[in-house]
Amino acid sequence: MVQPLIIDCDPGIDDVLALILAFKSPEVDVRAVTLTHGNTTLKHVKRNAVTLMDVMAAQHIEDEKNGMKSQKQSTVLAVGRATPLNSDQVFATEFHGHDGLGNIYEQGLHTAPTDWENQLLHDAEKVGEQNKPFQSTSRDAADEILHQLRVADPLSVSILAIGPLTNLALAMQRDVQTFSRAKDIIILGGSLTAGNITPYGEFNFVADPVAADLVMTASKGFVNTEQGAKSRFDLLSQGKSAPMHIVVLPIDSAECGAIPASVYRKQILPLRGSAPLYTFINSFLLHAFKAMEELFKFDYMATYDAFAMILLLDMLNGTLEKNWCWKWHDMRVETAGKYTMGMSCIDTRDWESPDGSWNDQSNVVQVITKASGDNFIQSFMKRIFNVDV
Ligand SMILES: [Ca+2]
Repeated sequence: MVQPLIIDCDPGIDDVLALILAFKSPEVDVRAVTLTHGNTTLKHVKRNAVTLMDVMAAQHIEDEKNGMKSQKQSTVLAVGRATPLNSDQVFATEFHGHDGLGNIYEQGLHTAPTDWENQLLHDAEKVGEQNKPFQSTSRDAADEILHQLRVADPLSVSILAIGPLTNLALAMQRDVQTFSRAKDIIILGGSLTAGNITPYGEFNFVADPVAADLVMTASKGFVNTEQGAKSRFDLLSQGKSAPMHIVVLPIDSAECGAIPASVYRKQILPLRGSAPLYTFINSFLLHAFKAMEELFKFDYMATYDAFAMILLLDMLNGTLEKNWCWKWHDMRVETAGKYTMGMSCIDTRDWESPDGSWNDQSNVVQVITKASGDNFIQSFMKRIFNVDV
């Protein structure tokens, strides 16, 4: 079965790589991409998303011309909220550039479709709906998430959340029962040790701590057994909300999901340089390697969001135990700390009773504690570039 998927994101360099990975993976059907503020402003995020869909469409035409198997995307692009629920706005433009992709547009490295803003409008007459590389909608991101969950079978749609969790929290606030129809939510966020934007805070959680803390509570009462799954179906069929399966990939566990600059330059740069997707990836990835070198003296780039997509693929392909370690934790997110705003707080005391049940006030979150860097780079290079490393 092909897994229906919603990707909530703030593209962003590694978001774009995660999206490409998803579009190139036959295991998933990306039904909707929902956009949030985050790495940069919502306006830039929107431009990057439309540009990516345009590139994917151009690549599809090129692949068909060359007789290659290629899937045309019919993904919905929905625009979310421009600000966090109740906290100061932060961006990550120091690394991602003002435009979210290393300032590729102003440097003339890539161009966005001239009518990109109109393409997002839901008005077939004006913008030629038939020819667009994606479907637009009048629903905002939170309503689109709820719509996708409502029209699909219960517990059939996965959500990959790789930006601040504003849209997910809004969907949960608007209709918690429909929100809980998601099969699972895979979140890139938090950290087990140090943060990356503050001493304790990881970017996605700091960018909307109130939303992140709320979403974690959707896991209350989750039991990872067949009986637990049956009870979720029963609750949903009675019109009640069900405990949700939430998986969190913290950044320190994801740090090994990195692209070495040397591997990219040696094995990828010489390939098919003029194909639309390669040209696009080169335009921002070469900037990213340079930024990593200048900012941190690193000769690699960690691509957390893309690694979260690999995690989802391993969950689907039965290779989770082979490539990942995890622990179930009561995870919460600090919403009021003077020094710790956005910190992911884990209760390391053992609240699990001998029969495996939890205190009914605990969040029950599957937290990834260890991952395989080899698995990342091999899957990433093979799926996107068809290259073995
Ligand atoms: Ca992101």
